[in-house]
Parts: sequence; structure tokens; C-alpha cells
Amino acid sequence: MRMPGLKSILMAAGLALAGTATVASAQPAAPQTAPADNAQAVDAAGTAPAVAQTPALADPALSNQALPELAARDDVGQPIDAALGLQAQVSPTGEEAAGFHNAILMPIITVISLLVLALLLIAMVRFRQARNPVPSKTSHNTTIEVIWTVVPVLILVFIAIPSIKLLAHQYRPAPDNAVTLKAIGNQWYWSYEYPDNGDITFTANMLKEQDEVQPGERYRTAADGPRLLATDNRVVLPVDTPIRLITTSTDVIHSWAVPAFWIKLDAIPGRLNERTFRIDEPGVYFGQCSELCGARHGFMPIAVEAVSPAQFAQWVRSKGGSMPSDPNAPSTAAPAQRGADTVDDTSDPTGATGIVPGSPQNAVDTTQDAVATPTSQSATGSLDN
Ligand SMILES: [Cu+2]
Repeated sequence: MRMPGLKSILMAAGLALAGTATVASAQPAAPQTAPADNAQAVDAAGTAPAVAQTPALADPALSNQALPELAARDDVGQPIDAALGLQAQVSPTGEEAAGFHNAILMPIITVISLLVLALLLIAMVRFRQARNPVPSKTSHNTTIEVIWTVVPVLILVFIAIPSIKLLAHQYRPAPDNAVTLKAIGNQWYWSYEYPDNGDITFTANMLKEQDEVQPGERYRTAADGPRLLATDNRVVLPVDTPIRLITTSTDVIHSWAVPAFWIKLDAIPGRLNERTFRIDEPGVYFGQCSELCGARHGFMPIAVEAVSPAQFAQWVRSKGGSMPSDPNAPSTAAPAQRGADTVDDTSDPTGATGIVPGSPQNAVDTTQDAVATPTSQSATGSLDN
């Protein structure tokens, strides 16, 4: 009897040791895998991006955001003491989901719970043994059996319609003008890239408390946000703009989650996950890694600063990046524009575009096509090509 118990204890101990050995060997490898993971940024810049893997800051006492940093608000974008329900939602899907939860799911589950409680109480009181010394011989009742089958089906169908609609909205692909944010999970911090905005990469580490830092080292202030949620670098995103969030990881599975955006997306090594969301209100929003990822899982917070599109563009340029509309935009965005122009010029059935003055071929086109009216824009596009 005792032998299998001892054997399983030994096996469990062996597995536990093997597990810690894997974690220990994976840890030093993590910093090297981060730059290699981003093949897109390597292509765009021509050189491997020097992702700052060490949390060291140039001046740790100062914020290194090139923005007047927004102060975090107590009532939005973070947990509130003794509050019930969902955080205030600032994205369209979040508002839809919160409405679904508050207006449909909560009332239905409340009514069902009260009904079941009432039925239990009735059964306990009316059909108790003391009151029914001779047990009833009732075995079934067709009407009630039909009702308790059909009504739950109807309730489920009623819930499924808004539920599937919400699911579809959550997985709507990003439009072309979306801003791309790539969040990379590391044990135990997040690093970020903006692949459409040049070579912007940075890491975000949790800010320590004043009594935990060395003299001169940056510590958390009230404006940074709550304890365990404030980070040294905030993710900056524009409001009223579709955000394409891409997550991946360098070591284990993490999860990028910001409750106010209704976003929780796993970051999985070797994979890219993608979701789209929009932020309606400027502000500071906090989240945390939401996948158990190791010893410091609880200490890799997420802080997002949502600003106006103009401020976002200013921030991007101050970080050495560029907006897709900039003339010196990186090659990741520019070729699509030129390619689109070429297609427009050649596929125009009226021959109205792509006319170069003095070209014999175009002269023929113009004579044959009565509606040919070259615009300066199309002529420029043609000359460029
Ligand atoms: Cu994590």
C-alpha cells in the first residue's frame, strides 16, 4: 500500500525539478530571442533593432515620454476600491459587451437564480416527509417536461444572437489606416514595437515604490498610477483610431489585457495573435499580464496613454519614428502607395489618367477618348512611375 504512494511522490519531485530546470535554462535565452523575433523591423531598418532589454534609463528620475504625461485618473482605466461590475469601457466593443452583460446576462441569471431558489424552497416546504407520510407516485408530467426543455432553449437562442454579434465585432479585421502596436511578452516585462511607424521599440517595466529604489532611481508617483500597475514607459496610442494589436512572446505564454478596452489577448512564443480595438477617450488605462507566466507574473503591468492623433504623431516623431503620411515614411508603408497608383494608371478604362503631355501614345488616347481630361494628380503619378 505504501509503495505506490512513495513512488508517486518521487515522480512528482522529479517532475518539479525538471520544471524548474527548464525555466532556469529558458531565462537567459530570453533577451537574445527578442530582436530576432521581429523580422519585419529588421527588414525595415536594414539592421537589427537594438531593443533595450535592460530596464536602465538614461535619467531614471524623469519620464522618458516626449509628452506632457497625463496623470492617471482614479475613476477610469483602473480598479476602484469596493466597486462592483466591469470597469468603465472606453472602446466600442467594450461598451457593447458591458451593455450585453449588464442589460441581458445579469437580469436573466438573476431571474433564473431566484426561480430556482423559489422552486427549492417550495419543494422543501410543501413536499417534506412530515407533511407527506404517503409518498406521491407521480413519475412524469408531459407538459412541464416540454416547458423545461423548450424555455431554456429559447433563453439560449436569445443570448446567442447578441453574443455571436459581439464575437464578430471583436474579431473584425483592422482597416488599412489602423495603427499597429506589437506587444511582446517577456519574463517579466513587456516590450513594444510600432512596426508601421519606423524603428520605435521600448520596454515597459513596473515602477518600484519610493522605499524600494536606490538613491536617484525613478520611483512611482501618484501621477504614474496605482501601485503594481504603473510602468516606467507607457504605451502611447491615438484615440478614435483603429488599433491593430499584435501579441507574441519570447519565452512563455503571457496575455496582454486592458479591461477598459475589453482586450485580453494571449502572447504565445512563435505565434502572432491579432485583435483590433478603438479607444474613444483620452486617458491612462492600466492592465496586467493575464496568463500565469512565472514567479513575477503579477509584476508586469500594462499602462496605455491614449492621446489625440496629432499628439500621437508628435510622440512618434520624437521617438525617431514616422507616420505613414510622412514623406520619409519607412519602406514598409510606401510601396503599397506607389503600387496602388500604378494599378490606377494602367487599369483606367477611360484613358483619362496617366497622360504625359507630348507622348505620342497618349496623344492617340486623347483623340480617341472624348472624355479624356488629364488631372495634375494622375499626370504626376504617371511621371513618378
Ligand atoms: Cu506574463
